[in-house]
Order: sequence, then C-alpha cells, then structure tokens
Amino acid sequence: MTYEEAQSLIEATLPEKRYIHTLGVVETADRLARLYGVDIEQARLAAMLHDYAKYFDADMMRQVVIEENLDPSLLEFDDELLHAPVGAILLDRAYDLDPAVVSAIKNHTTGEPGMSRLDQILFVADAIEPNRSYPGVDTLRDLADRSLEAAVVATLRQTIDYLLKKSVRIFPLTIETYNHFVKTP
Ligand code: DGI
Ligand code: FE
Ligand code: FE
Repeated sequence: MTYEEAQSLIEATLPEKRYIHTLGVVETADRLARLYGVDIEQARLAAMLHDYAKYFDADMMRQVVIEENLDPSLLEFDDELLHAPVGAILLDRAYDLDPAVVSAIKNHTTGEPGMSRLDQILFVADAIEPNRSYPGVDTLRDLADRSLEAAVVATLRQTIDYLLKKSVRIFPLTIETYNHFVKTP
C-alpha cells in the first residue's frame, strides 16, 4: 500500500477532526523518524493508518478479537483499546502491509515492552502532534526532541496519570510497557 493509497482510504474513513489529528501525527512521526534515523516512509504510512478503526463498531471489533485470536483480555477493558490491534489486523488482511508498520499501528495506544523504535515514534507522535492540547504537552514535545525513550516513559506516565484521575481500569500492557522503559536508579 502506498502512502497516497493510505491517505485516500483514511480521508474517506475518518471524520474531519480525526483526519486532521492524523495529518498532525504524520508530520510529527516524519520529523521524529528523521531525528532518530528511522525509516521515514514506514513512519509516515503507520501514522496515516494508525486510527483507521477508531470509530468502528465495538461489537464488530470484539468479534475480530475472537476470530483473529487477539489477546482475549482486550474484551474485559475499555473499548478504546480495541481500535489499535483490530485496525492493524484488518489493514494487514486487506492490504498485506509491512510487518513493521502493522506492529506500530497495533502498539500505538498501550505500547509494548521492547517495542521497536518505529513503534516508539508513532506512540509518541500520537501524543504530541500539534493539535493535541493538554497540561504538560509542551514538556513532552521538548523531551521528544532530546530522547525518544524518555518521551515514551513520559507519555506513558501522562496516560497512566490521566487514567488514575478518571478512576478507570488500566490495561496491564500499559503498565508493563512503563516498567520496561522506565530507568530504575
Ligand atoms: O486514538 P487516539 O485518541 O489518538 O489516542 P490513543 O490511541 O492513545 O487512545 C487514547 C484512548 O485510550 C484514551 O481514551 C485513553 C485510552 N487508554 C489508553 N491506555 C489505556 C486506556 N484506557 C484504559 N482503560 N486503560 C489503558 O491502559
Ligand atoms: Fe488511537
Ligand atoms: Fe491517534
């Protein structure tokens, strides 16, 4: 799948606001890929496709989890978690994508212990793209220019903080990713 094909698909699939977010993630992932010596074409394609399934029907996505033998614990947590792994598998099924791109899409919401630098770039770019606005986002943007791994940890810390404040359950993979990337003294 070329970047242009992905762009047409995403422009036709997502509402305008989410498409604008996506363009911000592409721009940010492109910049981080250049900065950290990661494949720019893979980063742009993964960013363009990352929220493909964001507004898909939750029951349909739960069905995909079952049929494709994805982690069954996804069914016990917030439906928000489904769009990353389900989007990745549906896109791969339809377009036979580069496995590195599939992995970045799959891991963009929770991260994954030991995730690749391409995965890390999409994970961070999603959190800091120019249209994002939440307390601390500028600190995260500065950090992303200095250390990709430190930005991954800080992004996870901000996500976990946000989930704690909302009193919602935290998906174990989010915590496991945090534990993997955090530097212990
Ligand atoms: O799809 P985006 O909004 O661009 O960003 P995303 O893919 O990072 O999704 C963010 C959503 O996922 C947000 O509503 C919080 C939720 N989320 C992320 N990690 C966890 C989580 N929800 C729960 N319950 N547990 C998690 O660990
Ligand atoms: Fe997402
Ligand atoms: Fe996103």
